Amino acid sequence: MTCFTRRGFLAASTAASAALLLPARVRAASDARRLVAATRTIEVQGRAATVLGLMDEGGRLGLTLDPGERFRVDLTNDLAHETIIHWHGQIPPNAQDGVPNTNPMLAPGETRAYDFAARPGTFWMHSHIPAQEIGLLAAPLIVRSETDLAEDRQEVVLFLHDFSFKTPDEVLAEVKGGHAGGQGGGHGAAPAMGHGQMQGMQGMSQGQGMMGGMNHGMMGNMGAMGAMEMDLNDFDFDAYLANDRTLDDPEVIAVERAGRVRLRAINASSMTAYWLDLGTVIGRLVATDGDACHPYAASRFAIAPGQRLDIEIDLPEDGSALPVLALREGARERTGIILAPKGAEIHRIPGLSEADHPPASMDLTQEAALRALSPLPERPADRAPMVMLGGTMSPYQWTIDGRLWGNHAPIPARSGERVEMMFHNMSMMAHPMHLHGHVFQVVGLGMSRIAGALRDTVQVPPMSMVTIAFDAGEVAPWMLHCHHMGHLETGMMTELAVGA
Ligand SMILES: [Cu+2]
Repeated sequence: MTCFTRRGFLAASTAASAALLLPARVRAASDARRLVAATRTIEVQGRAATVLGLMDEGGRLGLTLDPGERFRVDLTNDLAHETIIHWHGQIPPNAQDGVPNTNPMLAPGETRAYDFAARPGTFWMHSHIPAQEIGLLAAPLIVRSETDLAEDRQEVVLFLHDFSFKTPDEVLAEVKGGHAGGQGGGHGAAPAMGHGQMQGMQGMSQGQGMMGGMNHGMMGNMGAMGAMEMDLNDFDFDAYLANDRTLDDPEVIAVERAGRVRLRAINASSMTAYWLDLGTVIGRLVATDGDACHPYAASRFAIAPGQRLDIEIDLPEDGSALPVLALREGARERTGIILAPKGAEIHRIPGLSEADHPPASMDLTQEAALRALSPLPERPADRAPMVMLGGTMSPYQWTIDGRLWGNHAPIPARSGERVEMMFHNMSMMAHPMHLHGHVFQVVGLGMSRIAGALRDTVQVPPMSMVTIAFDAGEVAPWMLHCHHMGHLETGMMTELAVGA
């Protein structure tokens, strides 16, 4: 801090010398935020459930940093087992990325200090061990900007997670066993299927009707979907949580009548993609994975596991309550919160939609419409790896370039190089692909070139191609993986090996 007066200087230096006298442990505690990985109890559908969580010093789930504040956090593991927490979308030094390949695990009782420049925007943090993430060891990480403070709008966080009363290990065992029973789940190795077989498989047939303006020709890669069926939702969870609650007892958030809200939606679900649904209200998507995009107006927005969407909403002039729902893709389950001005009537919304048509499966329509506000500077690619995404439901195994984690071949790049990486999904499931330590731009969908959104996680639908561009960062192995926890658990991970 710069001090302009002698009096200020004296005050500051006195404080500094006082601090020097304190033992190191106490000084660190007073400077840094505290974050604790611990168990907690939530109530789901009237039943108590013990889940994991990441709490701040006030016992609240998650962290909110002030404008300009560094990510300076002392993380304590209060669990009975090891953990490692990843700061999803932030770009810390690799040694602080919170990943099991290069960072030591946190032992029970251990506290570790983290300190790096925080990127402003909507982020989250979670255990990088799939079973722990399924068990809700995840929380919002909001880094506010000066603009956020100056704007006349209320910020609302919507944190989505899928939930099972079974233990995470049981969930994974069922998913891997291939008889988990979800829509499209457990029907073999995803052979090509005729239209006749699509009946009863929720999602695609009705979904195409709902997509309205979708132009299959433009997408280039979606044509094949007419003749095949994708695998959706390979596990049926017991509940879908919005801020830890379900629609039978949703969070009701007090808002200003006809005011403006910035919704910070985070899909922390282990295996579930959603459509955010504003009913008849048109919202404006203004940021993807923490980075600004040109406003994209719609009443429904697709959000895959790991992704975040910031949506500006002008609340109804008539002062009525606005439910913000998250519809499970290709299914009838839904969750959500209610934005309610004072005096608004609040109607009960069933957790199962009565609509005849479940919402479509997520495709590339929305991605094709998004444009980054500050795109990457144009430059030719120094290298353009093709990354093949593969796998089958039975055996339940998911691969990158035909290999499982542990037997993977790292994808090489040199620091500073422009890399254009094409994900080519040869499987019948969608894969939300997440690259650590980098922000990338979506620059290609099928064979079409776009100046798309900035992201850290991109959904790659079945049998499609998505190309991302980024400048390779710190010299280190950076994890590159699918954010579907069942896929990650069974091997769908590799490394971007950035060399000097
Ligand atoms: Cu996947």
